[in-house]
Amino acid sequence: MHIGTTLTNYIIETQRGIQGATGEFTGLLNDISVACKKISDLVDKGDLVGVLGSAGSENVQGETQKKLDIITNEVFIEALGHNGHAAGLASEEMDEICEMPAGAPRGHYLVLFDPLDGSSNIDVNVSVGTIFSILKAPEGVSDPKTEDFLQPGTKQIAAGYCLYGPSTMMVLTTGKGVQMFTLDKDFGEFLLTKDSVQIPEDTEEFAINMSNSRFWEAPVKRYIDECLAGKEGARDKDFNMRWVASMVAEVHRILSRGGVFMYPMDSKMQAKGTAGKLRLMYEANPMSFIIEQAGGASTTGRERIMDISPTGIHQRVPVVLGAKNEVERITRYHNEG
Ligand code: AHM
Ligand code: MG
Repeated sequence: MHIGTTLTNYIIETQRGIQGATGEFTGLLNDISVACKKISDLVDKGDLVGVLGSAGSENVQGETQKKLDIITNEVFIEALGHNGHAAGLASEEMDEICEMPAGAPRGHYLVLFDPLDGSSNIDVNVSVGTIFSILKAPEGVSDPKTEDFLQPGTKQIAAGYCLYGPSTMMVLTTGKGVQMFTLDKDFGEFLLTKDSVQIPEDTEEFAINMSNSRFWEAPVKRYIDECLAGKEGARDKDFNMRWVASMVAEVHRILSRGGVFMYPMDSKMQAKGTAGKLRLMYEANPMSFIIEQAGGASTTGRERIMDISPTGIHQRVPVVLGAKNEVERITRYHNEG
């Protein structure tokens, strides 16, 4: 009987032959997959186990926390904090970097995560996801501080997301292309279902929250107006639009059938003193790594996201990612003013 390639086996195989590999990275990804399986189970059961609804609290970014935001954050810390694979953790749901459990062994990796992205969708039974970014702790640092996490996206060792949709899927890059694994819930393993995922350079589908259009900058308005006008305007094709309001679902659609996704800078956010809605360290960077590894591109509209030198764990950035030619066009519109 053919079982297929499990996520753990896939990682073991890709680490084989790498000089100095100790098994710590394999162990770390295994911890992440355990956390995601637990979250998948909670999301599946939903109202049956009383995890839906608001927790009545706010996170550091002033957003109302869902019960599941808090529970999934605890799941991640529990799964990653005790096994000696992570040196430090940082989460969307925590103001400061996470204090590691007292007495727990420390590894060499830093993990930044959004345990439940798109959580406004959870109560209406629409897809949500977990996003994670893995960095190396600076040489000789066993008790990392915030500044040790502030590395540009180009330093990521691996990045991934887990999508809790009709199927639960883990999508991963370790810098050698993008692989997709589907959770077989009967025997509890993620199995490799797509290797070397590639995004077509061109697309006829865009994703943006149109309700913000009056707040956009001119280059974004120009691009979207051209998409809407289609063949009757400057383009030689008509466009379709999608907006799930779950970045994980949005990126997964782009990896599966192409497209371009934007959460650009807008005047509403500028007035609040932030550069965008999405967070650089645990949303934009990991998704950019995945998108670039699949042959796509990812910019703020002005610069490559993974080149940004971060200034804070919860820093926000504008995001334009997906089909290479469309991202280049949007970036050109920004550079033209
Ligand atoms: P969250 O981390 O608080 O869930 O916010 C991030 C989400 C993304 O998944 C999604 O792309 C975006 O927010 C949707 O924003 P909006 O509700 O403004 O359309
Ligand atoms: Mg998020």
